Amino acid sequence: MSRFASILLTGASGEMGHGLIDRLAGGSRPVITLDLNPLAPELAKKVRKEFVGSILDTQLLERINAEYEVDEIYHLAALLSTRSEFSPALAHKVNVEGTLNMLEFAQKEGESHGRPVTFFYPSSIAAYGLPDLGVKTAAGRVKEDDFLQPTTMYGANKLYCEHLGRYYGRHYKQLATDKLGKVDFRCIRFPGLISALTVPSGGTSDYAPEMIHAAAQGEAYACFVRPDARIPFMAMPDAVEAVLKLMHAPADRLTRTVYNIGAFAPTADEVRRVVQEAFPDATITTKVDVKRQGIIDSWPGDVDDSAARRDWGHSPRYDFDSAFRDYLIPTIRNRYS
Ligand code: AKB
Repeated sequence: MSRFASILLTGASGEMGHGLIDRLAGGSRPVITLDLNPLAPELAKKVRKEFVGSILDTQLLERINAEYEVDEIYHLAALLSTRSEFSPALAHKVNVEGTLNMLEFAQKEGESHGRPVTFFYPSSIAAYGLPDLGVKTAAGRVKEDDFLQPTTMYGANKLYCEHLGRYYGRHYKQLATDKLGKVDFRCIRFPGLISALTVPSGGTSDYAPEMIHAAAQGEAYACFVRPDARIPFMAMPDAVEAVLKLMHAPADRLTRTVYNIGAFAPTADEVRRVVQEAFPDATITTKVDVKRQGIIDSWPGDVDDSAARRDWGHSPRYDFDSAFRDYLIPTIRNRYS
């Protein structure tokens, strides 16, 4: 139990949770986590308390609410885009009802300790829906307020939860004047993320990290999108840095609730070529999954992140070449050597 300011991460055992725990643990405030899966031992020893459970378990959330004074939340728990297409009703339950539970949790925490609760919500380029490849190519770097017609359950979940967060942040119970909104909701629409430390599961942008990790393990890989498929990507350390920059930015600097961030936007063939150079014996073929390709074709080829750069200093360290040369290839090679 800790009645002083604490940080809560949901979905902490995922890709981004690894990076955030490394950066947040050891700071002035203890980190507590909630995930369906136990944390890896090296992460578990860095956090104050690890709860293994679901964001749908409101009794567990009430227990955490009673035991901890949380004023910073990173709500990472979600079913990603491909998995959500196989289980759309479950995806809605986890991605939407789970997020509503966490927003209610944040509001109750704020009412309890009296301070605003800064709430980070990871949205996605999946919130966009470009109607065809011609429009996608012509659109170039898509701005936050354009093409918001998602074609997946995951994208619809993410877009709706952006609006939920805006409601809790600005319009909570407008008619019940005694209840002020306590949630300082902040959101990033992430591109595809590539981590050297974890292999994602259930995402449609997974072809890039899967290709690298397979090559490093000497495993053949059949890429499920066409060679010309293009979406924005980012190295995981830059994604973690962006989250922390946004969460620690002064509220009066923020002109938006939801921000795009980008770094590089390669085609699948450009990824293949840099992986093949690093692992000449790698066997990388193409076997298009029509449904997953259709999702990728509806996502933007790149995003305009000028608002994030202007408002809170988004500035990715890695471009395409340096991401592979300096971070991904050496770290992944070392991981499997
Ligand atoms: C996915 O592929 O579903 C995610 C995303 C782009 O939001 N990585």
